Formats: sequence, C-alpha cells, structure tokens
Amino acid sequence: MIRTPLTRPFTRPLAHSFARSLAAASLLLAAAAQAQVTVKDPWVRGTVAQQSATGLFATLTSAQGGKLVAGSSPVAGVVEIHEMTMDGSTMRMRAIPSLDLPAGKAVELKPGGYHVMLMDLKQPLKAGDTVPVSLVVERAGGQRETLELKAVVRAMAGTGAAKDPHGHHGHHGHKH
Ligand SMILES: [Cu+2]
Repeated sequence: MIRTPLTRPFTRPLAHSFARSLAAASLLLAAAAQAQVTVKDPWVRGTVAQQSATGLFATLTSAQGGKLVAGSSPVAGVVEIHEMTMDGSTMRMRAIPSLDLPAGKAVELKPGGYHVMLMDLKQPLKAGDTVPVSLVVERAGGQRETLELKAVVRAMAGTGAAKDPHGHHGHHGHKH
C-alpha cells in the first residue's frame, strides 16, 4: 500500500489521485462487508463564501478494531484524514494515511483534534444542510467497509475563528 510521506509537506496532486482510487476500490468491496463500525453524531462545520475547506467530525467506534483509511463526498474534490500537531506554539494540521480505531473504543473526531478534511469544496455549506460523506474503514484482515454518513452542517462558531485552522484564513497555506 502506498503511504503518504509524513515528513514532508503534503502534496495535493497526490492526494487527489490517491483518495479517488481508494474510494473507487472500496466501493466495490463495500457490499460484502458486514457493518461493524458505528458513527455517532456526524457533523460538518459550515463555511462562508470563498472558503474552500472545512472539517467533518463524528465519534467512530469499531467493534473489532480497524482504521479509517479514506473518505469521499460529492461536495468536496478532495477528502483527507487530518491530525493536529503543535509546531512550536502554533497548532497545525496535517494529512495522515490512516487513523487507528482500537476495538470497542470510541474515537472522537473533533475540532482541535483528528478530523476528516473536506477540501476543494464545490459549494458553500450552510447550517442545517445535510452533507453525504463516505468513510472507508479497513479491518485488521484488510477487509474494507464503507460507512455512508449524512452529516449535518453546523454554523461556524462565533469565537476563536482566527485561531481555527478550519476558518477562512486558508488551509495548508493555500490562497484562493
Ligand atoms: Cu484539516
């Protein structure tokens, strides 16, 4: 399996093809997999005009253990799995190839922590809208399960926007 190097800045062209091929492959296998991952309270942070990326949050619990390996959504050109890291005193996010889901343990995707990043958004996401998102979870044996979510869009928080990496100040330094 191809892994994205963690030690250098993430390159977006690679992310495009990588995420799409993973998503396409996983769809073929999804029907055979028995659901064993539960998703609680999926939501997406609403966006403002010109904002090209936002975060998806939820609580994932895998009964038998596995890892989140990919995602896709019709509203986003690119979907990545992100973690937050401290760079000196600055919090940054970066793409990771997968997120471990230990057996029976609830893993929370939340602002300031792990999240699924929806990038190259095709439209603004307004509070109250519902966004379809597919997440791909791989079990220890390599079997893949696709979770089809309907994430509710919540309004941008009124506080802390300037520090929020999902705000409209750009993502990974990209300006649009
Ligand atoms: Cu992110």
